[in-house]
Amino acid sequence: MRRSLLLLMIAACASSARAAVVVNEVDADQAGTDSAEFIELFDEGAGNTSLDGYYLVLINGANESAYREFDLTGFSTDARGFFVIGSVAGADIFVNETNWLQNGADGVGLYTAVPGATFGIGTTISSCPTVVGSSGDLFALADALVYDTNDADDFQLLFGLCQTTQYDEAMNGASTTQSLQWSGMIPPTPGEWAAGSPTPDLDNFNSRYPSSVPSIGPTALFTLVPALLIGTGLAAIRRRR
Ligand SMILES: [Ca+2]
Ligand SMILES: [Ca+2]
Ligand SMILES: [Ca+2]
Ligand SMILES: [Ca+2]
Repeated sequence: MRRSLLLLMIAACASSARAAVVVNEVDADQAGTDSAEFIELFDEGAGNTSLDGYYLVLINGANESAYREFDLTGFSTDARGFFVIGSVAGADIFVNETNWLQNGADGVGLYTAVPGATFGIGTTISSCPTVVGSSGDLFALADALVYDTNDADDFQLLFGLCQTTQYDEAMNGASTTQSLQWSGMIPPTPGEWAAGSPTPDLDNFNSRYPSSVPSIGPTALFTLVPALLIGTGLAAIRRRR
């Protein structure tokens, strides 16, 4: 019983540690002019998740303020759960520019707010997990990544985006050919991000919960919890016999 409860608590913590839609992959640096930058969001494999009320905000580590925002209302993830914003083929929001995604130390913040709100270029992330946007609306942080390419940790930026770890796209010495990719839901420990060959609109190279297999998210918990309770009950019945 105690062990089952512990498993439940671990599963519950893991699911609450990440939002339903997460920042899944970031590629900020390419060889020469950065012309294939992108950010991939993922809904844990649920698929066709509405992004109404979601805002992707790029945060400048030099001053902890927004330098770009994408209003995602009206969009949704694809059938496998992916949503790509960037300058790569097949992007859901195609950014027809170069060098628009800073190489670090910088941050990507996925926020939720009422549709029609404006975070505002220049708005500083002086508090976490909520920020008042330039429209006066409250933005709540859903997920974030603080990253760099061989830069020192930016503790102010980490604080503003509620993060404890800054990840280096150049951790393998290959930031121009690799992206930062998240491995999955559990365990919620540092080191969950790793650099590998870019996989825009595809399962990450290190994904432990591919889009074809439901992850240990809120939906899976509803299946997991009754199963564990039934298992615990059966074990108790067996012990009593
Ligand atoms: Ca860049
Ligand atoms: Ca790269
Ligand atoms: Ca800073
Ligand atoms: Ca990917």
